[in-house]
Amino acid sequence: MRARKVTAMAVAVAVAGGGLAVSQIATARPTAAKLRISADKSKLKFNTSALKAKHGKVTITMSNPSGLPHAVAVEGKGVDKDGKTVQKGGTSTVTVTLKKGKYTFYCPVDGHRKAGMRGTLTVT
Ligand SMILES: [Cu+2]
Repeated sequence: MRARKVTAMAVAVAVAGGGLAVSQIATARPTAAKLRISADKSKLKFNTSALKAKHGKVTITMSNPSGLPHAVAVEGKGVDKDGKTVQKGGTSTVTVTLKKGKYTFYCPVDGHRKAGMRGTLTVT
């Protein structure tokens, strides 16, 4: 009896929690992309200007070995999401769900994108 009660409760919580947890399980993609990039040690650029991923959930993690604060962000096709800005030794992460197309990844710290801290993320 006790175990049955707990099970019923767990189901109720899962349902009450909304579609998020349920839909994440239902649409989990084995191809969820995890991309790693790095800020340059001294210049306003990343170690790459071109990234590729399969459509779906895409996570970009940027390490920051420089003395300047940096972050990673993704923009395009209605998506615009920034990772947190981190100091030297930190990592900034952004996770977005993307359709096929071209997006821009960039550093959202003032002036950095314009100075060259950006690249193209091609989603197929
Ligand atoms: Cu930056």
